[in-house]
Amino acid sequence: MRYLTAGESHGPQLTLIIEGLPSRLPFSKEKIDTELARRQKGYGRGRRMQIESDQVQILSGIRFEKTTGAPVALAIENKDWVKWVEIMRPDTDPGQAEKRRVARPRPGHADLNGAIKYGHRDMRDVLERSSARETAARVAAGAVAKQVLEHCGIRVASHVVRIGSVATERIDLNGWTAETIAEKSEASPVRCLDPEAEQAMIRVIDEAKEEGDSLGGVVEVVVENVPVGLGSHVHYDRKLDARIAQAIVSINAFKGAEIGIGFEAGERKGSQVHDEILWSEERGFHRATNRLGGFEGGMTTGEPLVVRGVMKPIPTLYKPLQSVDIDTKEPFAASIERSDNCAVPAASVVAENVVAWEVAKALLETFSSDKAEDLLREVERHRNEVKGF
Ligand code: EPS
Repeated sequence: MRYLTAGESHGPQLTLIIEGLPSRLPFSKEKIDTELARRQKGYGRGRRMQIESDQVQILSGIRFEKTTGAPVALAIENKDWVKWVEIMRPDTDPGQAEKRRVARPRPGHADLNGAIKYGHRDMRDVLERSSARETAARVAAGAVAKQVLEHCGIRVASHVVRIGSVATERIDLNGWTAETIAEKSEASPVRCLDPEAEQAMIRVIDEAKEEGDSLGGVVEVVVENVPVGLGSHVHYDRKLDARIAQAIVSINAFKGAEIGIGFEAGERKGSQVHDEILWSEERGFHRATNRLGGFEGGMTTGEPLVVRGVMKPIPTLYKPLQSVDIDTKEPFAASIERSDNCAVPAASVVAENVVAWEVAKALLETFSSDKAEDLLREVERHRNEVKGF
């Protein structure tokens, strides 16, 4: 299974093509729209989100609310486009485009590197595509992947564990399920499970906003009921934990990923890191703890997957940083017109969906099936086999 996205932040739409879905998979447009709406929420987002109300348009690959097995093409309209037609249309008048030409690269963005690499004197040709607007298409891809996972009883949830200086304690997954994490985080404006930390997060977002500054944070994704043995130990690009890390770090503004206790493993002794193996009639093989976040040797262990990602503060600041104009080579300190000042809660929904994509892709590699019924039958056969191992 693979996908491609196309589209600019202020162009007419985002376009997504997904290939490799099994046929006859129940397919819900509402579920995709729900994910898109979740991505748009969250305390700290800017005015652009009041303009957009993302909904997906299905263009191919679906009939009778099921996949046909053909490529699925989806589109998400940019409502802001109407204000940008003259600037962004393919046959725009150079005089018009000049009005919104970007010659001042913003520190922390793709502007300058992209302009040098692609030879653009108008950095709009870089920033339009590097914008996190594209994550709407990635969430739509994840929302389709979630329908593959759901078909096989696999659930995904996410929550925010840090915003700026405010962090929550690591949760003990014995007390939580993907369902309760989803429910509780959904009810919080910062997608935080701890009400005290939630209030403190809101306070630091407000403080940063007042100072014209932005805040990053850390999000956690949990995937439950994953079959044993997705991914592989045999080659670098088949290790599922590595592919998930790549997917996480590819989200705009993400700078790192952790699996399980992650970087903390470097501080602990081996006996405090590795998860002891147990066996019972009822559960078959399982682990006493889940510090390794559901992975050993690049393969799933059957324990919940626990993945964290760190997002840097959004680099578009009301409080300007110094940069240099590419025409005049003069330094400047420009302020901006509009920005999110914290997008960590929205990014947690993005992280959830990019992880869902990687898990669904790995599932379809292990249980390659033309039809959704075959996929489920194979997954169930495998689960029974694992129990009797
Ligand atoms: C973004 C800048 C802002 C965000 C945008 C991502 O857009 P604008 O420049 O139009 O104000 O609102 O995010 C989205 C549009 C979205 O759907 O998430 C950026 O520079 O990355």
